[in-house]
Amino acid sequence: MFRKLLVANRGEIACRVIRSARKLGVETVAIYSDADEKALHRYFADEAYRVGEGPSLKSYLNVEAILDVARKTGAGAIHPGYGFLSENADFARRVRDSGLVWVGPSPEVITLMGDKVRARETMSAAGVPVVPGTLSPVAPEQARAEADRIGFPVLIKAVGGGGGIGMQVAEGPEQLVKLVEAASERARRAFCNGAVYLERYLERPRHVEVQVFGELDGTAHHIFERECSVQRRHQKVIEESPSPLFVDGLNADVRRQLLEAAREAARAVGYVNAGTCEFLVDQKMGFYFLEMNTRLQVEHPVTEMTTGLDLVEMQLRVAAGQPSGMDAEALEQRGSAIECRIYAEDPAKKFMPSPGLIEMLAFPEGEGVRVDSGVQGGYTVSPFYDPMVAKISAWGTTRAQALERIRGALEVTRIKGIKTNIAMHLKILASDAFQRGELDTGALERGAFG
Ligand code: MV4
Repeated sequence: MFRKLLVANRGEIACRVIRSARKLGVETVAIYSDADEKALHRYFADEAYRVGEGPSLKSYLNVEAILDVARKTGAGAIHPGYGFLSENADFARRVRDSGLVWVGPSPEVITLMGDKVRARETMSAAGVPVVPGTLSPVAPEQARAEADRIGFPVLIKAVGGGGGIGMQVAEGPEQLVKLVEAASERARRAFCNGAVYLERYLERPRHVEVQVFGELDGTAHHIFERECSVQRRHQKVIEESPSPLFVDGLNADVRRQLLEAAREAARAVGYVNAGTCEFLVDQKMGFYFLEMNTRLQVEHPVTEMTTGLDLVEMQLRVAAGQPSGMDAEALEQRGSAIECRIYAEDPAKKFMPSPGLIEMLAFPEGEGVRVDSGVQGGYTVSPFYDPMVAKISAWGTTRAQALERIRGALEVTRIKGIKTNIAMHLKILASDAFQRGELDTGALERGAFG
């Protein structure tokens, strides 16, 4: 095991990674920006160094400054967390070329999965179901023939995209070529890559993702699924495991196939370390690979709470050249877990970010309750970063108990000084649709939860 780990991130995930490093006896180095002088993660670590001004480009994306801190402190490894540099293959390569351990999958796999159409092609060839569509980029003049083959409505997606940015729906052939040209132009501006591809547009799908983990010997595990359909503007709001589609042994055959498909996806690309395969599930229970995220995910706690695994510990072990320590034969899921993302957002202003000073803060405690946070009273939530201030999660032996516990936990949470989405969570959790597990990616924005 390396002696010292640099955590190239901030906030709750930096704190989370530091916790597992400590558990393994690994020393920790934090980095922070001017806006994060009072952030918890810098106090949690054994050492902390300033890397630049508030804006991410000057600090948490400042590759030279981060590598300088690694050199100066004698760190042997870098964990990127999520967001920022976590899926940047060039950074992963720079880390490795500097003689440091990269806690994540190889730069080659990051590049492959970052090209959304090559990822589709690779998965399709491996026998993993993908949404009907094209397996290579389409030019405007080919779009009509391809769309007729796929069937309308079609969704135009950017090859360099992901996360839903720049998608366009074409309902019929009339606007198709114009929309392809517009999508391509936007993609060029956003990702320096104008390539686009087509997929059949699925109506009211669920977003179900599978946690995977690859070992150095070429084997891969799946670690069950997470239901992530409750979202607004491509930002997840509530996640849970198992998916309500599969609680109490429901749809067991589909679930087995989904989990096996994800495992095969990871195995087929020689995936090492933690990753996530995103799928859409349609109303007929058909599932389709969407994309693969080559990082630890925000919502990993619901997987940990239902399996007893420590995913960060597994990441560190495998990065250090060891087996993860997980016994795939003995893996079992127990109960249900639900995570609510607490954002500094103003419900009265369409949930726009609401940065500011946190005057007072009280988090819940109790049986089966977990809080992941990187803020404290006296900390100012800055406009530079994602406004998520905490993740509050609860586990129960049944989904109903997890629901009861998360509601109790949110009811006693107090955050003064900034606006948050806690009341929205309580409304969703109280709704019949949520309680019945009737979720899809449009449900929140349609008002299906009241
Ligand atoms: C789709 C889709 C419907 N049909 N693809 C958005 C994020 C990106 N990862 C893919 N996304 C979608 N792709 C087809 N063929 C609907 C979405 C989508 C979505 C997916 C997952 C989670 C939330 C979403 C919200 C809106 C649309």
